[in-house]
Amino acid sequence: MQIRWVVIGGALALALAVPGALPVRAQGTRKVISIVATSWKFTPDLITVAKGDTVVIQLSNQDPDKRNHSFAARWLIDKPVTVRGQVAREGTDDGRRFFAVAPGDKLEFEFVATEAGSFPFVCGVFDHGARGQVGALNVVTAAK
Ligand SMILES: [Cu+2]
Repeated sequence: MQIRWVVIGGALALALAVPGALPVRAQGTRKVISIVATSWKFTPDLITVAKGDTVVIQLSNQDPDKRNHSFAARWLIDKPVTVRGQVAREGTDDGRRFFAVAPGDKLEFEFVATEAGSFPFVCGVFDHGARGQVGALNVVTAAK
């Protein structure tokens, strides 16, 4: 009996001392991705996450030319999304749901990557997309 408690105590102490020793949840991890918006690009413009991940996209407008920018995507329309921070405007335009951020501001939005695939996004402000302010979120199936 006493040995059993020592073993349990030892395992507990290990789990508390080494965060990596704690069991990892199977349904994906939380990925925080910072994207900087300038005229006219997203940095980075290619993002890769795993299916099942909770994705937090932090969009920071660091445009020295002081233009508004946004993150706009068709695939966001029906997705449950939590939005936080300095949101200049949000809504739906041209078939895309968008979150706009003013110069010097930062917003973030969170969602779960429920499907694998490549999901394009664009800056929905004026002609920014046509000027090359586009990107893609790649959701990969985790290796078994
Ligand atoms: Cu833009």
